[in-house]
Amino acid sequence: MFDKLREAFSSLTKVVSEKKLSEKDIDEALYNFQLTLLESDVAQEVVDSMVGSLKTQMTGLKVERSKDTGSLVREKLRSTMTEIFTKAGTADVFRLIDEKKKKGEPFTILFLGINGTGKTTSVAKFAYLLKQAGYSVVVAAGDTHRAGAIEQLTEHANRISIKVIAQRYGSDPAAVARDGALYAKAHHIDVLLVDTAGRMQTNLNLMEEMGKIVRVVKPDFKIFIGDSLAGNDAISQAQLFNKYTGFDGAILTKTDADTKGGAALSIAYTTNRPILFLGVGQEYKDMKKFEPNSFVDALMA
Ligand SMILES: Nc1nc2c(ncn2[C@@H]2O[C@H](COP(=O)(O)OP(=O)(O)OP(=O)(O)O)[C@@H](O)[C@H]2O)c(=O)[nH]1
Ligand SMILES: [Mg+2]
Repeated sequence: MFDKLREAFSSLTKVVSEKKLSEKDIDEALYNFQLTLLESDVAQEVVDSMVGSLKTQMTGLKVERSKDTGSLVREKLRSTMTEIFTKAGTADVFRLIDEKKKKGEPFTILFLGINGTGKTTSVAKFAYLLKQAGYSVVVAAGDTHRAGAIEQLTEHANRISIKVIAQRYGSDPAAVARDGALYAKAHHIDVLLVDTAGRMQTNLNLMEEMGKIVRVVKPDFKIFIGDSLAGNDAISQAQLFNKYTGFDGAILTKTDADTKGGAALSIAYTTNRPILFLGVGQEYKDMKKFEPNSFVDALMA
């Protein structure tokens, strides 16, 4: 996982640790670093900010030994990444669910994202996680658009023994979600998870429709599902969904197959919303809480 980004960091540190660098050497090292960051799906804005502050720091350095330059660069890389995740904040979904539960009301979570990013799988994984933690869960089949979507969600729900609220294909997704909310309230269910149809981020009509679902359903929480393999596309999708729906946090899927690693940083930086979980495989248990510090540690290892 994330080898490319890890290599970018270690090779920059190695170059600057080996000998005392002239300004020209620094420029060259940073240029190469910049290229590798871009190849690792780090968004241009993040690259600019990272490289810009490194350059200022490195040219002004008055350290005796090049080894010290190496550790200063490492420190700077670490603090730049930590700052991005700190700015994006955190969201404790479980605490929010508990607060709503105290009022005797179900907590509604809407899952959003474009086609094939892993929304339905993430709904199932999240339902599984909630069940493991002792919450009661119901799912609503809000993808009334794609052939097979209702059956796919129903299959997952059967496997993890939870109820699905569904209507026919072509029904209004907002109405399905409302049905789900009524069911959850009547049966004292803690959490309602709403699956939705994949939206092409380039299709503004569909984005506006998604905004409408949000206005009608008034979910307590909206999760954007980003595919870490989608590179820069995942970043522009995140920005657009955030603009139209204002999501509360993101799940980054397929990180088990991601050899690059820049998506988490880029999404957190460009949307200022926290990454909540990482999808790390295809089984229900394969969703891990995103821990910024461990993520940064792993990249700096
Ligand atoms: N390796 C891996 N595969 C994943 C992960 N999450 C989802 N997938 C796979 O990605 C594919 C698409 O997942 P879905 O959950 O159907 O995606 P979706 O966003 O609901 O797709 P649409 O309903 O068509 O918009 C499936 O084959 C999933 O098994 C993950 O974290 N790791
Ligand atoms: Mg789906």
